[in-house]
Amino acid sequence: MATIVWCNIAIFLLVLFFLADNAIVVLDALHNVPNNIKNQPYRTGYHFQPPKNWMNDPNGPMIYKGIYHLFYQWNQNGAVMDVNETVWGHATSTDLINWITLSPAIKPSRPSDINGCWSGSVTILTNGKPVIIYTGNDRYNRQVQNLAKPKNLTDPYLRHWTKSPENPLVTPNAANHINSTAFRDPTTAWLGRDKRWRITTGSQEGRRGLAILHTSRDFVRWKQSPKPLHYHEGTGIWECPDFFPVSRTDSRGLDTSSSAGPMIKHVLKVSLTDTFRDYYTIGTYDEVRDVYVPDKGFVQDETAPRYDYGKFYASKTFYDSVNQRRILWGWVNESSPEKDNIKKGWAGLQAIPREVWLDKSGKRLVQWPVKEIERLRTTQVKWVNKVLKGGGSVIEVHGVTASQADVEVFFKVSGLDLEKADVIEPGWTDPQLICSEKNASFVNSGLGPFGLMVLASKDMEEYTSVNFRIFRARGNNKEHLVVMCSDQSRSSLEKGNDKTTYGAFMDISPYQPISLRTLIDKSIVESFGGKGKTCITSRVYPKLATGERTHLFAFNKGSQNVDILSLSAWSMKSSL
Ligand code: DQQ
Repeated sequence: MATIVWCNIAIFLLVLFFLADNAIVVLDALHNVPNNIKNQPYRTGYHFQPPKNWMNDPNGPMIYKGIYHLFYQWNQNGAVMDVNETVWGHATSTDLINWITLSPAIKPSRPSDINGCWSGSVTILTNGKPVIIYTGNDRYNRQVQNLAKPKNLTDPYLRHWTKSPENPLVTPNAANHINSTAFRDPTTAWLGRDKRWRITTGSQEGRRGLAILHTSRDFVRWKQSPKPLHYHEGTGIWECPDFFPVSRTDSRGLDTSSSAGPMIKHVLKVSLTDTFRDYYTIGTYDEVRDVYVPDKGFVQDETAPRYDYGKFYASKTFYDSVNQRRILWGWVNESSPEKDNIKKGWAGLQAIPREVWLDKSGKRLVQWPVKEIERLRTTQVKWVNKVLKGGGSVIEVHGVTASQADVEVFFKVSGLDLEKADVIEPGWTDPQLICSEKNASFVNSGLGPFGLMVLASKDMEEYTSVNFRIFRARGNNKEHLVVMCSDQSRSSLEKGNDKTTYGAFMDISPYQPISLRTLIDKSIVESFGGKGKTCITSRVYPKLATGERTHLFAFNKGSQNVDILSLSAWSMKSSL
């Protein structure tokens, strides 16, 4: 009897301990965001942000025991970047949308990371245990690769991490010709058929960008491969490489260690500091030679396609084994001057996590916000078959909270006649220039611009225009080109913000409906054109169009009518 009583007391204490421990997690989340930040007009409602201060790259995303983890480069002490102070911020979620922020997982503390714990990845080992490999900026300011393991694997939040006593595991010593200030951001490891793990790390030799390859049997002793996984001249350093398989036949994701084969392609993404953009190529991973070869037409430089033609950097994917999907995270920096960020007390967002898969054409990736985001949708406004008359029509979308909304619209140019389209000159090869210099939002051209004006003030003194234009080649009424633009030039009456207009060529037919999904959240506009084939993210800080004074319009400034086949707009709740 006494044993039973003691057992019950023990169980009770354990439950209490568990609840108390988890209550701390919840309290952390609710109390961490200071009041003066919570109600700011540009503080987002449903994008991931730490409670305060500077955030950059997403690190080591994963799912473990049904809980999603996101780590991120965080300066705990201020709203500006300080690479020597950078820690791995940590947050967890059960749905990728509502996040609980925890204490940092890794902080500078050892000679091998004392000058900053930089980007890296998580690998789930064959025994199901997660491990982190991250770059440490060591006491000599050399970039080295370190290992950390969870302290307590029964804690689904994995709150505490232990650094390996063997750190650093990989050093850039002279013998291996690795530049010690350009050797960072190891990928998730993949397991080869030879039972050796492989990681690839970003580097640079002169102006040549490299993805250096290391192999290991035990995850502790790593050996540099004679050849890099891939390299290309003239790009500068490859930051945050990401390397993963995609199926040629299926939009479901694949585990990073899936064996290469005829039905599998591989993606190599690199982040180029020169342009501050992420570029990916699609190609073949030759498991025997241990090299990656991009497909014909792809070059691993700034001519390669981008995940996002706006602000989106240092991105990283992970395989969600529960839902069999590959999910992409990307850092979205501010467009405001540093002094404004300091005043706000924070800087940097993560884009809404996106499912990513290979398009049927095999020539590009497709991205779509994870379906969980739809749980935040509330009031819906729906239009069907509305005509946006040629010659300049603007129709307001009433009935949604325009500062925090999810909008999906299908446009179709009525009786499309390419003769009416503006001619694209041979020299117009830069879509961003077409969108800005051609003043895409304002001109009355033939086919477009048409699209949405978001985060707009009532009288349109301010707005961000996400739009499409259809061009034709000179002397050719068959060859068409669709351009997607996100024009920030009138996004705010405030001066000093970067209002660069972004643009991208689209690989779609203008004879089919042209779709646009836009996630609007106070100071971020994430747009997915052509069902996710082309994405553009921008940051804007309207002065007038904030809170309830924000409006949403559909418009057509082209001379031809454009039909809205359907438009759905939802108000969005805030996430945790
Ligand atoms: N950010 C990290 C580096 C990485 C860079 C430092 C990319 O590891 O190369 O915060 O934004």
